[in-house]
Amino acid sequence: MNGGTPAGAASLRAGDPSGAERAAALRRLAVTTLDANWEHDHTVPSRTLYPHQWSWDSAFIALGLVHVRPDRAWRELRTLFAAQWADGRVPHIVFNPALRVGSYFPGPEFWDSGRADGAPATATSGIVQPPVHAPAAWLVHRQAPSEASLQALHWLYPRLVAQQRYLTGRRDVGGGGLACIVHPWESGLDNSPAWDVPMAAVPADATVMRAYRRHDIAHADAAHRPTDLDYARYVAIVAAYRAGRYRDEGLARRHPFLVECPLVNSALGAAEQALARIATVVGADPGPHRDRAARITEAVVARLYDPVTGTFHPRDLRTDRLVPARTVLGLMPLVLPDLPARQVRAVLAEACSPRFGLAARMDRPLPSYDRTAPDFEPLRYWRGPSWLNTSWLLWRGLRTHHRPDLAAGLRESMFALVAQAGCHEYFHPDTGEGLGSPAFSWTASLLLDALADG
Ligand code: 2M8
Repeated sequence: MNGGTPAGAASLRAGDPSGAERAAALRRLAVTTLDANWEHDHTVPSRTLYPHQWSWDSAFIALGLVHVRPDRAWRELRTLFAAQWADGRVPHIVFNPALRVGSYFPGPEFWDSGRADGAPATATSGIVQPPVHAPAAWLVHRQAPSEASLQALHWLYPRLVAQQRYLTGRRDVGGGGLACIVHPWESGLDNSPAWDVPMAAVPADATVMRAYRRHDIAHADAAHRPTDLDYARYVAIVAAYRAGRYRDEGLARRHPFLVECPLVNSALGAAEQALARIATVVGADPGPHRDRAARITEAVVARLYDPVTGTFHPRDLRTDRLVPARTVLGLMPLVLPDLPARQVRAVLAEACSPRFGLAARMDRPLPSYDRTAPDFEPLRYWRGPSWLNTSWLLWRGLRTHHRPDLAAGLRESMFALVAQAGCHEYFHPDTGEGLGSPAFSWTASLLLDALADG
């Protein structure tokens, strides 16, 4: 079924229900959406656009499932980590073998993970996504502690540690203590303007896409998705990594896309903070995790903060320069609890500027890109539209840094979006119109989490 235009949202538009009624309707919609997207041992982000399991989606999904079905929250994380590679990487897609060839592009035959050393028996992609899983596991446990949650944490802890080791070890291509991404898909913000400069250096020709069938534009408006030229480059970068069987040795010499992303590295630091907490529960030493969190935070500031713009930017390792675009990625270091006061002030100023419009009473939702930029595109995926996951991360960061006023404004704007449009994948940043998949799992799950914090 399609949970996109729910009775709850329709009745919300028609009348002016009380806060409690609205919350109940939103909750019903979110639960219906998550139930419809549950697939035997994991949740699909969307039945149509993304019919397999995605890595960071599963972490966000667990954060919502815990409020209604804690057993499924743990199942979600266990299924994902069962597909972890021997080197510790957690693949960004775990393919469902029951689906027909062509259900998603690029599918398992394109990734060909079976030929890589240390890949699991299940077919997966060969790249990663932001490591938001340790904080998710910690919050899931804290929300519903039980014997089962303790067992799950014992099982997950060494796997989460291996994930961190992979990212801070093999992926420290720049040598500065941060993880580098080898594909824009690893950031989760696929076609963000943040990648325009490094992507322009990747040789590609849009006509190569004639050899493939894009699955996404059969289910979503092509004008709301990345372009064929973007896809030609996505495919070329995967092909380069796949040719080396997804090995990381020598990437600096041979790989066409190498970038340090503020979101990935803020998640990396926050993960060490969460692992310190998990360590105390599973009987491990939290000290090394705290030390690593401090080092990562320092490196994020030293390598990704620009004192001139007053925000964080990705660092392109091929030129060793920060990319100029001001995107929502620049606000993400607020999830780091030890971010120095100077950077906290700067990020808050950036978030509250007309570029992003954060306020205690927001008139429009948080965009994914600087609204004042000439190439701001309100309909195209990560180049302007508003997304619940980046809003939720900023919301957590605002609470961590003691700004309940701004956190409340952002939370309310998330509720307003879903109340008006349903559990869409993303939203028009001016009108709130729903875009992309109409029944999207992390919109539902993060909404549930924000609702629970009443
Ligand atoms: C989008 O990315 C996939 C590729 O991984 C795609 O466009 O096909 C992104 O929004 C990403 O952040 C998300 O995890 C994925 C599934 O929801 O979709």
